[in-house]
Amino acid sequence: MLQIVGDALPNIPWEDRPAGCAEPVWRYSQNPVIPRNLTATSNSIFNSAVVPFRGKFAGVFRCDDKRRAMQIHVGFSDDALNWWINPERIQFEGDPEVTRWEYGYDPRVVWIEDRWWVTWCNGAHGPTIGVAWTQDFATFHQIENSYLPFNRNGVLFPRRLGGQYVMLNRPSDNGHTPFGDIYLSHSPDMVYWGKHRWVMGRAGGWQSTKIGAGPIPIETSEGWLMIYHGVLTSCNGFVYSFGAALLDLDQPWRVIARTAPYLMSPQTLYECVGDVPNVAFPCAALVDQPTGRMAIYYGAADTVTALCFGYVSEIVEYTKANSLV
Ligand code: BMA
Repeated sequence: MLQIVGDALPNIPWEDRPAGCAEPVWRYSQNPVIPRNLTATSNSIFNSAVVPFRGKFAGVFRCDDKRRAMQIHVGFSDDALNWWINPERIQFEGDPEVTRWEYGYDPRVVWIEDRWWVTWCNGAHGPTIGVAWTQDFATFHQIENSYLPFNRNGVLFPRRLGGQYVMLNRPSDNGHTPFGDIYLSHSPDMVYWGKHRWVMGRAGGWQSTKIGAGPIPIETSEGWLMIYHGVLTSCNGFVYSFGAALLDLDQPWRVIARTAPYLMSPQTLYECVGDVPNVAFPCAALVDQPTGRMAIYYGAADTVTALCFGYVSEIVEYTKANSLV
């Protein structure tokens, strides 16, 4: 039987698979879970990260404001469905040369050892990966950007491997990058990053233009389960779907399996219509270890935040049974 590493989360948001649904993941019936105008300042709230926090939930949210500036905000929830999001963006503590704010988007959050780490796409003469830590979701300490521009989709593993922090990332360009493979990098201290490894590249169909890691990888006895987005270029522009891959536990740049079909593609009205149509962009997943239930948070149409559900074991089986490699 599949073993999952993680904690019990009995209060995970959840709905059972609807009758007649044979898909590996299914949408929350009350989507979108976070509307675009939850705060007075927001134009849109999407591509966001949520984690269990002190028996309840906290998160870091991408809120594009009404100037259409890209900002990240902290938020809290009792049930991971109904959120309060601070109307003001996070003000990071740290070296003013690093905290000088241009823009930030697509945050991820992970607990490693003794603190929460936040990574996001940080404007610093071009997009790169910003890094900060917090222990209370009140004060956020920003440290050095991990790479030179241009880079996006920085996603940390939830523990050190061989004594090193490991971050998935996606070298990019300064625009709406028309290419992109997933790499990973190592660091002894979260500041200096090296030992870069190519993980995987584009493939056909829904993942033919570029790919990027999504939620924090989930450790299982079959490998790290990595949910990732993939982009297809249609006559009408980019289409963002997501799939899954299994990465070797000790050498996670080695790909064991990855889905040829997507797990989910933009098909509902809130995924197909919005500021950027046809986007389903996952940035976080909650897992209840004893039951293997998983709740994936994804941005829909760059406008709202949506939720879908699945079982880790079924997604692992689906990934192996429908693999490209
Ligand atoms: C990517 C990022 C995402 C966004 C997507 C679709 O480059 O900017 O935040 O969801 O494009 O616009």
